[in-house]
Amino acid sequence: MAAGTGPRRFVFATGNAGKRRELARILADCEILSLGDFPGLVLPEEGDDYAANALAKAEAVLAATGVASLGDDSGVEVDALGGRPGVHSARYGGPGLDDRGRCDRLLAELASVPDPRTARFVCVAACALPDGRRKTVRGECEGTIVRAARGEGGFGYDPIFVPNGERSTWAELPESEKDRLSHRGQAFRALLRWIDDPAR
Ligand code: ITT
Repeated sequence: MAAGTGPRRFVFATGNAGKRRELARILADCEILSLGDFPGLVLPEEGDDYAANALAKAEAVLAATGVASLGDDSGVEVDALGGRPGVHSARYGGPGLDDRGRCDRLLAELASVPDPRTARFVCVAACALPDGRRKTVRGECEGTIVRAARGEGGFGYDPIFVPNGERSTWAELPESEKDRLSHRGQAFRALLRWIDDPAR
């Protein structure tokens, strides 16, 4: 990605290490600081709206640091579940579960649902800039939920999601392929284009 005219140094307002690794790759020509660089900083409680959540994270971190900030709110929407877990994906199944536990729980809930179990990943990328500008951009990637988890890469629900046009789960595909197709890749590349040129 060619360097543009907007800021190239951001704090990424996330506590999720998987998201952090991906954004460092997606915005490889930017300097991405993490919450670990600002001890004591706490992200706001999340509500039911991806864009409001993403912007609230970015605004809280800008207010605390004074540095241009990025936020990400994301989730997986399963059609057979009416779009659940969606914006509540991080909390699906309750506080006792880890990523693998949430995958297993979702597979169990879908056990009686025939293939194809269509779903999509959604990411709203937000920025809060010191000059007062704010923006949210939504990215989506359509796919299906497999019958059993496969692959060791990625994070979250990656072992149970196959994007349309592929046979492998996101946990099996090369990272570069996930970044090219993913909800997060689409949203943050578009957000950086807007930061560089708000008129587009
Ligand atoms: P922050 O709020 O600190 O950013 P979080 O994990 O709580 O971290 P979200 O509220 O946005 O983030 O929850 C999104 C959840 O959806 C996340 O915990 C993952 O389980 C899942 N998720 C989002 N993007 C994903 C991806 O690319 N691959 C797999 N799972 C993903």
